[in-house]
Amino acid sequence: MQGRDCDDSRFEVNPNASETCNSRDDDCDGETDEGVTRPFFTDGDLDGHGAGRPVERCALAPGLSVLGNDCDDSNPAIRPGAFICAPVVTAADGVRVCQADGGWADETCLVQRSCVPQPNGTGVCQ
Ligand SMILES: [Ca+2]
Ligand SMILES: [Ca+2]
Ligand SMILES: [Ca+2]
Repeated sequence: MQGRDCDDSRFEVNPNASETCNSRDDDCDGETDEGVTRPFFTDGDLDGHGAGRPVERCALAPGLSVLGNDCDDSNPAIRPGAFICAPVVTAADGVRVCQADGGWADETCLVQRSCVPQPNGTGVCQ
């Protein structure tokens, strides 16, 4: 039968140890790294903004972000503050602006300006 010490080969692993972020069960409670990870978001296009459901990791790493607000995680040019041309919603040309919360907001170019799609997928009012 296994004793209370779940890993007798490691001095630092025992029921009185505190859990540290190392992919091991330091305190022998059957759970690995519980309480010491943080949620991060997958950043597929590496623009510093992630998307989707958070994943639990020990630390920030390439391909992860603390922000979960990328409106399009497949295009690094599209992130909060960027906008794309959108179907006309009023008399002026419509644009769709990526918001700080990762959602889109419908706005318009100023009167007499048109939204011109750019090669990187964003739009410019001119
Ligand atoms: Ca651990
Ligand atoms: Ca991204
Ligand atoms: Ca993006």
